[in-house]
Amino acid sequence: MKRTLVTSALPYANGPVHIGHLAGVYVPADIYVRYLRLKGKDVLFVGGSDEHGVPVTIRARKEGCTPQDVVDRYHQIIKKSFEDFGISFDVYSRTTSKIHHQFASDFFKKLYDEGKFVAIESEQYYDEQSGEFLTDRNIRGECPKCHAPEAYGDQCEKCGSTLSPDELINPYNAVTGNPLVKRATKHWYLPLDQYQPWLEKWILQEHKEWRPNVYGQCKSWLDGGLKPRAVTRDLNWGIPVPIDGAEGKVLYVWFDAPIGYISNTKELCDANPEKWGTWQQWWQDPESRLIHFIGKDNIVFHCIVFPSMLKAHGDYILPDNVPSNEFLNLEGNKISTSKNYAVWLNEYLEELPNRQDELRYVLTANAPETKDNDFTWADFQARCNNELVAVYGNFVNRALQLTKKYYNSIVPECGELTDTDHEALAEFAQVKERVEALLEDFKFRDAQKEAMNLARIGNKYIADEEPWKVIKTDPERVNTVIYISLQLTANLAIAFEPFLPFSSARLRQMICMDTINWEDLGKTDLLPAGKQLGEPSLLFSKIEDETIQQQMDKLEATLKANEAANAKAEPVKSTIVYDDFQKLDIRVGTVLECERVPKMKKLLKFLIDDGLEKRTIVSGIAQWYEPEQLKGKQVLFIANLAPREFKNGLVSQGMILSAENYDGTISVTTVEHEVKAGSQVS
Ligand code: B3M
Ligand code: ZN
Repeated sequence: MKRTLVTSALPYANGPVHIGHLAGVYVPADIYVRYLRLKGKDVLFVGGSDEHGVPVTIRARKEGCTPQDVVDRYHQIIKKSFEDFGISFDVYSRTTSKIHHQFASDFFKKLYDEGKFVAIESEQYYDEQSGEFLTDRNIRGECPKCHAPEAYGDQCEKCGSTLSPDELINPYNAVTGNPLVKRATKHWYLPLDQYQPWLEKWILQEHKEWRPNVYGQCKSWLDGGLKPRAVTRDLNWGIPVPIDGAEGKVLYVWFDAPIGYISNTKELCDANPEKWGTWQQWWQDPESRLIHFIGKDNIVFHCIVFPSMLKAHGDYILPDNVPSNEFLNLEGNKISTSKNYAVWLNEYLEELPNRQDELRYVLTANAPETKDNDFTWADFQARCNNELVAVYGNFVNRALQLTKKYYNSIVPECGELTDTDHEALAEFAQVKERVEALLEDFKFRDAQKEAMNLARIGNKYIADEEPWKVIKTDPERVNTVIYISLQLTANLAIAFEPFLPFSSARLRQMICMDTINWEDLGKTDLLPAGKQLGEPSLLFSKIEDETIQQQMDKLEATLKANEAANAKAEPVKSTIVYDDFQKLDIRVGTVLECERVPKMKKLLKFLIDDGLEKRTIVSGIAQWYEPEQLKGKQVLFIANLAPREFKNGLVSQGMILSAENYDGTISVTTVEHEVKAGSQVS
């Protein structure tokens, strides 16, 4: 094959990107591409934002702005996050670009003209008041299975059932709340059933090497029997359907988005044909290999729908492999954009500046390649401190600091090799082949482990040889130990480049290694004797407990806030008669003084003017108020509650009333306008 075209799923521009995106799609794609580039291969890495579709319109309505505003904002944020994390796209464009609209429109038109679609009229839900047809996600109603009141037209989040809008009881418009009626509408469908025999042969027989999760999902779709899929929608955001009689209709987002891979390639090639050649070379020449990196919810679109579109068109190559990952969870919970439960890449970099490689490392070490996996901050800290700092960073630092100390940072001559030298060299000679085989097989986790193994070999070697001791007895020997350690260091800079590009670049600068090349991996003369090296500095620094605690607290706070947002009011207590209520003497008191109680963290001590005299009331609300905030306030209190004594002898004469919010926070009840102290509440 002459060239490799690598795509990574186009994220919806309806929110920032989080660690799940990075782990599932972008880091593995970037590792692969960097590796191919290091090998000197012809490779093009395409990305971009997916800017159409219902999620964007939902966000716009929520924020009270236009869909264009939403995508303009998030496209920039997402693009910047990818740049910040070193995701090395050759092109990162957007599906609202002119080139893309034209390209996708032409693609549809060709298939339409050639009769590749079937037109079907069906009854769809329509909101007569807002005058619009609704997509599944915008319809809500009672779940037919568990009777949750707010299930979506495609799924009930309560019981997890997959639904169709027709199954919902009393469906309504999720945004306006209006009831819905059925109305006839015409759409164009790609008859996937006609492609079934071809897909079965192409995937099930000819691509048995695909990852089991990908192959398995395809098989189950195929076993279930494919049905025609609508490629148009009634929506006012997207690419207009380019035929007469289709006013108010746009291309389905999953029809136009994958075409974005092609139009983005075209944008790049048209802008610089000398460097990139033509887009047709990448997409239509059988000498090109196409690889799609995606998450598991995108498998059917990339393995079944998009290939059928390409096949229907006729001029295109098909994907060679679709390495899809499973999902990454966060501290045991599902990552959720709508619930704001995630580690957002832009926030991560603000809170842990310059620690891109640390996150890349941990996400790859824990990549959800074969099953869903969990990201925890404790594991993040442990891997950073015990592996990056203690193994890789430590070895490199020892090698470079000793070179500086003994040789003024000039590479020493290598003397005669001992058995232990041979052993270490033999072990590391195999690393290249191993990493390479794993990368070619899209096993990024294991590949990174092998690279780290190289650092382990180095770390063990230098610890066993103890050059800082031997220097006193046999300085000649130290020449050799340092020489070998430096060669290992140079090898690490190469081996880690695809995985940890930032630290690899820093390391290369320290050892004055201007160019790197994958084929050099395994060589023992990368830094020749006599070469002057640069100034060493630490590659990685420890992650402190405090940093980790802050991140965990932040997630905990989000969970609590979500819980509060979803909480329902407590059921009403059993009925009482008016006389029961009359027994309570609730009054307004003016807070004369308020102070904390020594050694009792939760308590505030009040001196209250109750209209007759001054009384002391103790209340467990110190967590929520500074004493000064309450001084002078008028509060409600129960005046005839039997006095209560606290452990330290303090006696409370009554009880101040306050409301407990769903999230457990406390708000003291006050009166709406000032009244005389002692006024009774009834
Ligand atoms: N935007 C879905 C997603 O972000 C979709 C991918 C498009 S790839 C052509 O999961
Ligand atoms: Zn349900």
